[in-house]
Amino acid sequence: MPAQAHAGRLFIGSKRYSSWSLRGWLAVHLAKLEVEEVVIALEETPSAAIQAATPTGLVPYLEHRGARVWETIAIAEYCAEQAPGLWPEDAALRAQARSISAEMHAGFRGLRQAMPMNLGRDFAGGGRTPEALADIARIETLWREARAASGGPFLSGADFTLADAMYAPVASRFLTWQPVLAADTLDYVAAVRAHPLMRRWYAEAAAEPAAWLLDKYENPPLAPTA
Ligand SMILES: N[C@@H](CCC(=O)N[C@@H](CS)C(=O)NCC(=O)O)C(=O)O
Repeated sequence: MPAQAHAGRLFIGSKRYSSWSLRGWLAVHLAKLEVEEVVIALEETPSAAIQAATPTGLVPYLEHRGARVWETIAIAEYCAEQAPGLWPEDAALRAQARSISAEMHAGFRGLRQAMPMNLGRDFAGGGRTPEALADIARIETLWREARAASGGPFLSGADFTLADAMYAPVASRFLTWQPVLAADTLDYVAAVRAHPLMRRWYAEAAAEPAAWLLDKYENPPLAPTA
């Protein structure tokens, strides 16, 4: 499609590492927005290119038909307005989906710091800080509750929707770092990984140039392993 046919642009970071970009990209694709994808490689330190391209110096950032949207949860809400059905129709399920999505947006810092996203590596057993393990326990509970309420296999029911987009990088972290997880958690991780959009993101991450590899994510501190 020629550039002028696009309705806007989605700025994201390296697919191998950028967990927030994955969330925004999934939301935009679930809503089928016809935007040009602009990938800016993450760097060892904050990227001047990302700062130049975005209001906050952070990706993802969406421009669409005159709207400028930053912060992943706001991008998710914008996409839901564009494509009804990305939040559940049932009010109670919608409240649950929004609550767990906001909880992801605001928290789980212990997990995010100890087990950074890296689609191309196996760090099995690493990163098990007390803070990460506490976050994982909470995530297992909220995934279990959401799937029980909606009937699963995804968080809001039969389809992969916005709550799943918000937690997709957590599923990826679990595959990379392999903490001890319950069987139903592993089932959900497998369902997320098998989704066509996730397959596409993984394939595109694997095709990124070797020059984009970052020492801070390829050689993270692995201890503790208990
Ligand atoms: N609160 C932001 C967080 C976004 C964020 O931290 N993005 C990272 C990449 S995953 C980033 O752009 N970092 C700037 C850089 O590395 O230069 C959101 O929800 O979108």
